[in-house]
Amino acid sequence: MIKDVNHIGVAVKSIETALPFYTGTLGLTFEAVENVESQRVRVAFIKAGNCKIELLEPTSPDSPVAKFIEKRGEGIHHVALSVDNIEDRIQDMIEKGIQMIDSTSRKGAGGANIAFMHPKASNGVLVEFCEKAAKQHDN
Ligand code: CMX
Repeated sequence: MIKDVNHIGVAVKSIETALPFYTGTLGLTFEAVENVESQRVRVAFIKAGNCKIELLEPTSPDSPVAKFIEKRGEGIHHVALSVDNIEDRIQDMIEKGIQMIDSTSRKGAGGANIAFMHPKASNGVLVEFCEKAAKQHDN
């Protein structure tokens, strides 16, 4: 099932430069910063009610986010929707003729399973399916 908006990804040149607007000016709460090597980005999560804002800073010139900033400048990069059973959701989209960038999920920030839909299939918006990582045992 597709549930709600998990986060909105915002492409920025520098997390350090962008963060004070969100935490200082807007007064939102910074949660964590993480390197997502597979995507060649460093991400910072900011809590905004039940949703999050994910600042995405490229860590390499061949990162998809570096290409995005070069072409379009900083700005909204993707919308991530929370889903259950991500592999079923991906298959469902493929059966409906939707062009998926990922035909199986991969690991994203926080250990979540993620998959992207091509923006051409969704009105020019890069949509991410995001399935939360299974909770770790504390012991
Ligand atoms: N939102 C909307 N449109 C986008 C886009 C985005 N984020 N990124 C690229 N596009 C558009 C481009 O403007 C271009 O449109 P036109 O053909 O009309 O000019 C088209 O898509 C092709 O773009 P491109 O610059 O030639 O780039 P590629 O085709 O090489 O790659 C994409 C585009 C979406 C397939 C690639 O960026 C991708 O695979 N993205 C998914 C992975 C990703 O973005 N990872 C970073 C975030 C990771 C995370 O959140 O953890």
